Amino acid sequence: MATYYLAVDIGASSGRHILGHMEDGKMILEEIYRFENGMVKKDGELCWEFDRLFTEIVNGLKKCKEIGKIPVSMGVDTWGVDFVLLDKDDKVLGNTVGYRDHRTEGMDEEVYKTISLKDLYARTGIQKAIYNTVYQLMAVKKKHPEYLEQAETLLHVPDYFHFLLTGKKTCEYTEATTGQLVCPTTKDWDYELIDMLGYPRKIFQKLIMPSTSIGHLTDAVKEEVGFDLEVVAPATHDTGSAVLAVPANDDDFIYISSGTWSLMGIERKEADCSEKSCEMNFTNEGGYAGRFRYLKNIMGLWMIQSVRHEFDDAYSFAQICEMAEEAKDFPSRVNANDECFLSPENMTKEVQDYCRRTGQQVPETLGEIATVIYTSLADCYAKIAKEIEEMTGRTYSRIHIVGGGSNAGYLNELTAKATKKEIHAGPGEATAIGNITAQMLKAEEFKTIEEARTTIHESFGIKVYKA
Ligand code: LRH
Repeated sequence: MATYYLAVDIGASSGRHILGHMEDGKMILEEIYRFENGMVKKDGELCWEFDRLFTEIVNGLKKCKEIGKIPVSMGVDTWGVDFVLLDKDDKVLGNTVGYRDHRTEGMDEEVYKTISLKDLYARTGIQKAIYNTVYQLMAVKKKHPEYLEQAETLLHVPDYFHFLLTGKKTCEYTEATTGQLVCPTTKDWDYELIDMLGYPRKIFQKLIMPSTSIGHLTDAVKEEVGFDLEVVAPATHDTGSAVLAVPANDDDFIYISSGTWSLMGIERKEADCSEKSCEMNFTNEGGYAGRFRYLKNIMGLWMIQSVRHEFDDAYSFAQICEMAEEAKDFPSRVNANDECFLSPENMTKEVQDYCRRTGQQVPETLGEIATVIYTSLADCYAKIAKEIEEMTGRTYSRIHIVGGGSNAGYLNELTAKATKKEIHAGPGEATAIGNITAQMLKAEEFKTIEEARTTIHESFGIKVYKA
C-alpha cells in the first residue's frame, strides 16, 4: 500500500483535494475532490465563505476514507494576505472580508501617516498592493476598532483552516510575509512596525516554517472523517508552494505561477529591499527554506475568468483560447496591471472602457475581448522579464510557466513571441505538487529540494514553446 500525502489547495475560484504518492521514482497525483470558491457579497462587503470551505475540506477527507486511501499527512495552502481575527472564545470577529473588497481604499494614506511607503518597503521588502494585510488591518482599525480591541488572535486563511483541523494556532511564514508585517532578515514579525501602526502585538502568533508538524486532527474532526492524520504545514501561500514545484535546478530561468494571478519572478537567497526595487514595485515574498520569491503580481487570468463568467460560463477556457486566436488581429491593448481591473463591477465593460478611454478600437465579441486580454498579458510578461533582467544585471533564457494557466496554449505562444524566450509549460498542478513536496521533504521521501525538483521534472509532462 502506497504512502499518501494530501494537498488541499484552495484558490480564489476553486479548491481541490489532491493525493500524492511515489511509485517507481515518480510522483503520482490523484484529484479526489473539488469544490467551488469565490467571494460573495455580505452586508455590502466582498467576503469568503470560510464555514462552507471548511465543510468542503472535511468532505474531501471523507472521500479519502470512502476510497480507502488514507493519507499520512495533509496541508492546506491558499491565496495570500487575507486573515481572520478571533476573540477570546475563538469566534471570528466581523465579516470574513476578502482582498478584493473596497474597504482598503484610502488605507495606504492612513498607514503613510505613520510610516512612508519607502520605509515600509525597506523594512519588509513587500510590494505595495492595496489589499496587503497591513492595509486591511488599518481598515479594521478605522472602521471597527472594537474588533481589534477584542481580538486575541490573527490567523491567515490557511492557518485558520489548520486551526479548525487541529485546534492549534500557528502562523506559517510564507503566507505571513505577504501581509507586509514580517522582517526579511530576522524572518519574524516586525514587532516595532506592528507597534508603530497600533496593532496589538499579542494577536500575532509565533511563525512556523513550511514542513513543520502542526498536530493531529481534533477529536471532533477525527470522529467525523473516521481516521486521524498529521497536519504538516506546506508553504501555505499558494505561490510559495507553486514555486517549490518549478521543475528545474539551474538558475537560467524566470518563472510564472499562473492561476487567478500571474506571479512572475525568480528565486533569490537574499531580499532586495532597495529603493530602486521599491520604485519598480518588486516584492520579496518568503519562500521555502529561507529563499525569497522576487516577483511581480500581474492581474492574470482573473480577467479571463471574470469575462467568462459575464458570458454566462457558456464556454470553456480552451474554447475561449480558440476564439481569441480567431480574433488575433484585433489591435487594442490594456495595461494588465491597472488597478481598475482588480475588482470592477463588470470586467468586460472595464476592458471596453479602457480601450475607449485610450482612443483604441473597442472589442465587442468574446474572442476580441479575450485576445485583448491575452496579448496584453503577454506584453506585460515581456516588460517584466526585461525589468527582472535589469534588476539582476543578467539575462535568462527560458520561462517556466506553472499552475492551471500553463494549459492556456495560445497565451504560451504569445508569451514566447513577446518575450523571445523559450517557454516550458507545466506542471498545471504545481501548487498541489509543492504542497505535497513540503510534506514529502518532512517525511524524507526527498532529501533535498533539488532531488524533489528533479523528480517533479521527470514525473510530469512539460510542453516547450520555442521562442
Ligand atoms: C495568488 C495570490 C498572490 C497574492 C494574491 C492575493 O493566489 O496568493 O500571490 O498576492 O493571491
